[in-house]
Amino acid sequence: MTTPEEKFQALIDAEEKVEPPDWMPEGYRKNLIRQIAQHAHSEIIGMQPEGNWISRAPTLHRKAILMAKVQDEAGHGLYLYSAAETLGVKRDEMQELLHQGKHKYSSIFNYPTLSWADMGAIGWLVDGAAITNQVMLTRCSYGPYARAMVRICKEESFHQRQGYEILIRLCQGTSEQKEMAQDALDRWWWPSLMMFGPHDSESTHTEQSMEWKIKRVSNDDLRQQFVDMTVPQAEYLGLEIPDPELRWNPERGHYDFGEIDWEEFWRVVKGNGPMNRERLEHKVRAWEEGTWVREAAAAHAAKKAARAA
Ligand code: BYC
Repeated sequence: MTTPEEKFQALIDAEEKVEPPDWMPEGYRKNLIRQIAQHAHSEIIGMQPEGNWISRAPTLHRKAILMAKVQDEAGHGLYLYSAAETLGVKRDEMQELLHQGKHKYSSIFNYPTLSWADMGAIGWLVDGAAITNQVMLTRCSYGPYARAMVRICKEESFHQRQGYEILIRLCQGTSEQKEMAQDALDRWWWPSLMMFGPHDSESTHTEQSMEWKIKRVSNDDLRQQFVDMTVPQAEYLGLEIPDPELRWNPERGHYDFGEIDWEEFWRVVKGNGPMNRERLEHKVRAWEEGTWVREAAAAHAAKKAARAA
């Protein structure tokens, strides 16, 4: 006699997608809500560091591109909140938990954007790290999350290219511009590596998430993929990665690299990074100021329903 859990695992092992009406273990549902909500919050909070530079973009052309990118991030947040809602959680509940500091979002967005070169570094490194992680999520066992990721990945690869192109232009410019690019790489390199989460040996969720095929590749393996992909790109720019231990290892066929400052990682994750407070305050303010929009939309929907009845 097979249990519902065994049947579920067999479905996963057969590479079938889990869809909202299907039976699923409570742990699977909770783990997905946790990850998808965290992902959605990251997209929305992630609008702030770049939004900060829209009014200061160096040209109208750059401004139009940056605005489009930031709007894309809002769109990603919306697809992801919708995907999470199919698991029975309400969007308002997720907002509430984020505002109370009970839901996480990616550590990377708690660092400040100090120069225009940071727009290049975010596109190149942050979107680059996000794509590395998200390509595997297009094969996630939960259908609505996997499908949302397909479109998100297409848009993220445009984001990555636009960031890299900003840095190419800066690196081919004056010595001050090249220094700005190097300074941005110095500040964003290590936080980008932290995006992949703790070492596999320290990761709470990886083992179970991989068994359920929510994740397909572990944190450390994805981080290695990202380093291997990014080092030649830095070389092409003529920039130096701020890691004295970085070197090609011909035996492994990968780059070796130094240890992340895990104390810094956990400090930021626990809410004490350079910009945590400001990011959350801004988010709560935007939510409060947008109350009238939600009320107007609800009133419109209620009127329409009353007229149809
Ligand atoms: N930051 O067991 P682990 C974007 C937490 S935005 C904060 O390995 P898991 C963009 C983790 O939640 C897209 N917390 O977790 C937007 C867990 O704590 P809880 C960003 C982190 O889930 C604007 C604990 O540490 N991408 O692209 O197996 C502009 C133990 O970790 C972090 C995503 O959100 C972190 N970096 O693996 C530009 C991807 N790392 O929840 C770009 C979706 C770990 O038990 N998320 N923690 O309290 C994932 O793929 C996975 O959740 C992770 C972590 C790989 C991040």
